[in-house]
Amino acid sequence: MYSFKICVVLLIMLHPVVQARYAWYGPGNGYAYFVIDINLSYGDAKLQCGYYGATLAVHAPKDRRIMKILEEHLTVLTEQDYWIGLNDIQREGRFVWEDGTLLTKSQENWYPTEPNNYGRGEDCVGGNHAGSLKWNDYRCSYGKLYALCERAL
Ligand SMILES: [Ca+2]
Ligand SMILES: [Ca+2]
Repeated sequence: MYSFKICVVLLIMLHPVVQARYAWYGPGNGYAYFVIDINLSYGDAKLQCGYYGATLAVHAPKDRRIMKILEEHLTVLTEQDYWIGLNDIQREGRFVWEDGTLLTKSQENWYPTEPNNYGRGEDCVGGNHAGSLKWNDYRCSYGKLYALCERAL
């Protein structure tokens, strides 16, 4: 009975956290967001978002003002690295969003010295590099980032 009570207390304590992390949140730009908090490659992150009828986030990362609102509500975005829908897979140095639009200068939010296409090449982009809220290019197969998913409201 004692351990049952502990379980109930733990569930009540954990429930809002779990709910907050998995609830879709709309920062007011016409899209809703949530974070898949497991370590994924870029390809798997795309797939996982797809299971929820979503894509990797494009519209929020284009806009620092919206990202700030998201970071306040989905605090995991300030604690972990996560994939966004941006890559230069097709042509080195030419970063394209998953909606097919080109990355513009004013949208850029790179961590200093990034993107560096390090080593055998890095073509996929993640946010909050080194806890900075800024971007880094990673190897797309690097399976250590969460996924920021987006769907239209
Ligand atoms: Ca690259
Ligand atoms: Ca890099």
